[in-house]
Amino acid sequence: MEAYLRSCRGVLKNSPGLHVVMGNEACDMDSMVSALTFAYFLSKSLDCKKMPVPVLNIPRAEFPLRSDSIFLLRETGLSQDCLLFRDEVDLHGLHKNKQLMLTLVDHNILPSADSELEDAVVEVIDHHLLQRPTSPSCPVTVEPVGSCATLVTERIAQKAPEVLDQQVAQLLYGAIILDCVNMAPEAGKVTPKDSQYAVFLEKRFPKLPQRGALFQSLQNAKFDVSGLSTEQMLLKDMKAASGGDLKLAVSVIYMTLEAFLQRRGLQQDLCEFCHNHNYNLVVAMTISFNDNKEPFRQLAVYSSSTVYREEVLSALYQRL
Ligand SMILES: [Mn+2]
Repeated sequence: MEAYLRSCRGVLKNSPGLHVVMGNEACDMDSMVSALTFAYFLSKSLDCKKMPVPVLNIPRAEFPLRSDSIFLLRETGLSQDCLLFRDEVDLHGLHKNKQLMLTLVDHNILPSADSELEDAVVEVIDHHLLQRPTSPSCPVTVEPVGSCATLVTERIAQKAPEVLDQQVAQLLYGAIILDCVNMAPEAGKVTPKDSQYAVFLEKRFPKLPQRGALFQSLQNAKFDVSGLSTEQMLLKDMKAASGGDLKLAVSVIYMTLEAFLQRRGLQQDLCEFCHNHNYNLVVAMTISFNDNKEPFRQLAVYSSSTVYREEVLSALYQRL
């Protein structure tokens, strides 16, 4: 796997066209793992004409914020240096020259800033709500399971089980365990298919880290926000949306709402964040855990515009 990942930079330089496999713009562990493993699987297929390369959908400078993904890569023995990031590949330029093929993992519709790339999409594998129209030229696999990595595991297990080695298995296993909250039914994420493929990986790779311990260390790494600035926290797990003049950032904040609101200079930081990243509304979704390790979520809304603030609040209250 490492040799393959290392070769991708060469493909980028030397190949006239590019087949990119890319996850969503939050670039969480599921997106990273799905992109790396699905691209690797495609590269081993006999009818693979263009070598596919995984691209992580954030600038390289933001990767240090993905502490859980960094932990999993290190535990798996893969170096961050061999990863390719969004700011290292000119997708729009390639597409203008008709040199891009795009496979989407862990999302099925491109954000508006990338909507031009839509004609380049050749395949989709995802576990979110299906939002794209079907097209005969683009096979779509969308199923509401806990983790996209489950669907990638299923595809590899069915089509090319020999592609699974200890490293590939460990990446997939880590993403499934984390997204399905340690396969705990009470968290409401895990489905029978996620459990089926977690057990499949455990049986085939008895040397995988023990499930509970792996989950706890990934969760600890993900929730370790000590030392992050407010801007870094907002960027750590963020999705953007826009419509008309509205530019919205939705960020998952890994602490209690109270702790977040008590951060010194928060209002100023939020104001600067909006200004620097061109958003006019921020929704912070906090997640924390009570003594019984049950997740607890709260919402905060920030905007310097009273109109946006009130619109969002009334929309949220209508759903209560
Ligand atoms: Mn996902």
